[in-house]
Amino acid sequence: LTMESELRKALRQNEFEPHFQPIFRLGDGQIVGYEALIRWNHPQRGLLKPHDFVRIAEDSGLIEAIDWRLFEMSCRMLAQKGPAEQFVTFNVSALHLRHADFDTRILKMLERTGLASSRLITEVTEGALLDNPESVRSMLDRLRVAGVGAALDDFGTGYSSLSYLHSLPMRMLKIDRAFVHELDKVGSKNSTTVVAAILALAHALNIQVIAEGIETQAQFDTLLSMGCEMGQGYLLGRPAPIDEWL
Ligand code: G
Ligand code: G
Ligand code: MN
Ligand code: NA
Repeated sequence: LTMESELRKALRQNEFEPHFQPIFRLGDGQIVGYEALIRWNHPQRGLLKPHDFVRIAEDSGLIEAIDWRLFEMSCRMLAQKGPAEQFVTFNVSALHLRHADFDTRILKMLERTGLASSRLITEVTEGALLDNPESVRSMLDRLRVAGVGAALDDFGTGYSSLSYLHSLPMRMLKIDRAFVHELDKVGSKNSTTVVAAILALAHALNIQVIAEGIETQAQFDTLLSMGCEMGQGYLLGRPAPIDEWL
């Protein structure tokens, strides 16, 4: 079987599932939400990560169907099991944002799955926004009006972030794990300064901040003392099936 026909078969046989990585409020250690990350339960090769198949799924055009399946499963799972105050995020690529009906499709999905719109956050990267900033901005704005939030993912790794952050309807911003990783290194003064600047900017714009890739207690303590409100990472919880958390 070619990888492409394997992917088609996997879609038919429901072999994709979201793993949930918990997002914590740093102040009190409560789980406030989850990032849904795709996994492929391959019948022979076991659990596969995006790295193993997303590229081929993109090249074959199957990624959109796979993603929509994953989005819907994630929303349904949280609606059925999660406490009402917890949210779910998923990664939305440039491909999705090119469709003018992306927002209406999301809202229909929320209706089908019974998840309140306020409990969904789309994660978009700076790169995906560059494609067509005006149409993406108005799409995210329509979603915002309907209650769906957006988070700017991998923040700090892209380029023109500062110039348009204020014009985008972001509820959250995710500090890329590269910055978090530097925080407890010797001579980390510069990365501490960068993180402090990101926090100040986000808070001035009324945007909440999630730190990604927290792996050590020292990183956690530094972020908490700097006023970062949320975080995720291997120190706190790895991506796992929802049953692990709910
Ligand atoms: O655990 P991790 O290996 O899950 O994810 C690696 C990369 O794959 C991340 O950059 C993430 O954004 C991407 N990714 C995770 N889940 C999905 C998904 O459902 N769809 C797409 N297109 N990419 C995803
Ligand atoms: O691109 P995005 O930020 O969506 O990707 C999330 C990726 O980060 C996933 O592959 C997830 O498994 C991974 N991840 C989550 N927590 C940690 C962590 O503490 N350290 C590292 N190195 N990766 C992490
Ligand atoms: Mn992400
Ligand atoms: Na990220």
